[in-house]
Amino acid sequence: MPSVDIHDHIKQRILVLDGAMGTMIQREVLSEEDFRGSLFADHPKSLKGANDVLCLTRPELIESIHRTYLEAGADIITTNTFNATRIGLFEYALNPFIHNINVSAARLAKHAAQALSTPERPRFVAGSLGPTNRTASLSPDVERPGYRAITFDELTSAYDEQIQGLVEGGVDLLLIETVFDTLNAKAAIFAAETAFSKQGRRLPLMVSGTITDASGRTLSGQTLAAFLISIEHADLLSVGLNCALGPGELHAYVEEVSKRAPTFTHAYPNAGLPNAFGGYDETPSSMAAVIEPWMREGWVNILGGCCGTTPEHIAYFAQAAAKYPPRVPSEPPAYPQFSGLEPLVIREDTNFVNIGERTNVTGSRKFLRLIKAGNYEQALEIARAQVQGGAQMLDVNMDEAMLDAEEAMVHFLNLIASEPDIARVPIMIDSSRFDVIEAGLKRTQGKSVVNSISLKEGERAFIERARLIRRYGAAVVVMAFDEQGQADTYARRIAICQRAYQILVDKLAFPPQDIIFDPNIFPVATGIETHAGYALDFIRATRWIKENLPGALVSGGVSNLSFSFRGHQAMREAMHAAFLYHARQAGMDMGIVNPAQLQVYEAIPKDLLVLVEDVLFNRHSDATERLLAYAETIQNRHGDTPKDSDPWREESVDKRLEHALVMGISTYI
Ligand code: THG
Repeated sequence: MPSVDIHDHIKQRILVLDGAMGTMIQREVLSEEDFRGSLFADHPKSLKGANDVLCLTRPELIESIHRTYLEAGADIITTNTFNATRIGLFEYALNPFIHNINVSAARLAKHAAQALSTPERPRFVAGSLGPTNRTASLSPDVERPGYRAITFDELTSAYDEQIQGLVEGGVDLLLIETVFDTLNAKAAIFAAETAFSKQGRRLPLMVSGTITDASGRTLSGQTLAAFLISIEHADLLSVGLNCALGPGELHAYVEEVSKRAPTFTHAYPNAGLPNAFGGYDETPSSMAAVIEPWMREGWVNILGGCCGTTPEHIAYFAQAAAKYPPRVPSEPPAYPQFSGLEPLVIREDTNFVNIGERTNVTGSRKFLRLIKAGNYEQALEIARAQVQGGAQMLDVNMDEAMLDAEEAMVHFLNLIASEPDIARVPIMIDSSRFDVIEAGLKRTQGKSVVNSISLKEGERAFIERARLIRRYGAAVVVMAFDEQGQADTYARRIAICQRAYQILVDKLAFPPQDIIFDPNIFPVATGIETHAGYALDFIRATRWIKENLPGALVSGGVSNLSFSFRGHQAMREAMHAAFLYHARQAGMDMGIVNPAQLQVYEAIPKDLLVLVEDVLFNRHSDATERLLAYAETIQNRHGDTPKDSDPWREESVDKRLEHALVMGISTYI
């Protein structure tokens, strides 16, 4: 049979997905012997309940269930492989059979689908990839928040094995479903993309999230918007929701997916919430009445059922689906989006984004001391203070010769993931070592930012890294640095950024809004003549990038600017404030700063402001001397080193206690 493209059909009508496999298997009331068959008669473990194994031991039963769903009107049927990974079937000791289970599952479904396919109405097989029973971004042990029962690498290799089997068996699509932890889903996407690039052929991908509580979050704590942003790198056929809550509870979320998704969408809810007897109460007609409005409103392209649904439900859905035209996907967002547990979206009217600089062993002596001493609890408080002080993203850097940077990065990111009030912001993974960056990417469920890559080691390394970063679903900071060194003139800054942009956007189809250029903020007022133009050149380069490299963002490490005033905090703050005022006007979108210590431009004493701006704009040959002279006349009111300050610590005892309890801060009690 010639291969048919599902895109041709999904544009024309609402497609119907099948209902639950589990419910149908349950109806058969199978015994231990049924599950074992002859193949596993002597298997050392009990297999009762291992539904996936029935693909080998009761293939005729599985195929007949597929057939019933197809006869009921399903356009897409799902393989019986929800748990068919080494991880999902771990307790059954079936490792040597994982591949065969998946191949067989795909063939059974394909056989059934082909039998009912017609040229006008082909039927499709989606290979089911479940979430496994472990979470990569949560610890199962409250005593050890940094612990993980499964890692990204273990997940990708398990999914890879499953995908190989499903593809060999001939599935038409892959369905990553019941996503309760986005990091697990990102591992599945990573495995799928890696497999596709090896085979030189892509299969359409569907990703289906699961909202487990009434607050509208996934089990791993993401809001629906953050979840959608975290998987937007996957070139999806459809995104949507399935399982956990009943159809009524899903209503508003189906609408939200529809409003946000630039892809096709799907929904396949449970037949209600499980009742006291483990059954499901929604009848085919009651459930169809709840979901029909989703089709009428134009919210969905694929509709089906999850736990508790049966061929009778699907028959009702198919009848309803035939009445309505399919949804038209939303425009893809051209604006930048990042995520932690919550989204960070940058629109035209979005203010400058503050990236907290203090969780950096090279940028904070206190943070370094704590990490070196293994005092991660206190180090976390620095992260928390940054977020409370206004950081909308956190730069994390563990590059220090005395540290195992990778281990420190992994442990710290795992701990952050367990603190909802910190983990709500996206992470900027800062390292000059790509292995450390990759380790970080494997620990963040949100859409993170890699800080950084550059053309320093040539185009090959640059391209290879950019591709990988995309596969992990992150955005990237590109430093103005090439084979010749770090750009320190205006001309070199823009030439390198342009070259990097062309490679990323034209060659790799990297989304421009996921590129953040850093045209190098270097110290000024150093007394060295060649440094005098640094601030101005950065600002000019920023303006050029915003005008000439459409969609890309500009960022920089702001505190670098004032290194020559180390120990003179008031001077540094005035310089940062004046610099940011002008750089923002030139289009700078974000910056690595100490958010708790940002001064406002208008509050800079006027006499000081003139001197600072003389330095920034390189207006006089003696601008530096005059600024230094001014510095000597004023008292350093803020003390010599910046505190990793906590404004709430200034409050009354009652207020402080309340804050400490609410935020779970034990430091000062
Ligand atoms: N671009 C990009 N990433 C970066 C930088 C950049 N990451 C690191 C750095 N530069 C930005 N972060 C900081 C953090 C702290 C300071 C400067 C830049 C700083 N720290 C105090 C100092 O050195 O005087 C330390 C104070 C203390 O120990 O408490 O100034 O440019 N992409």
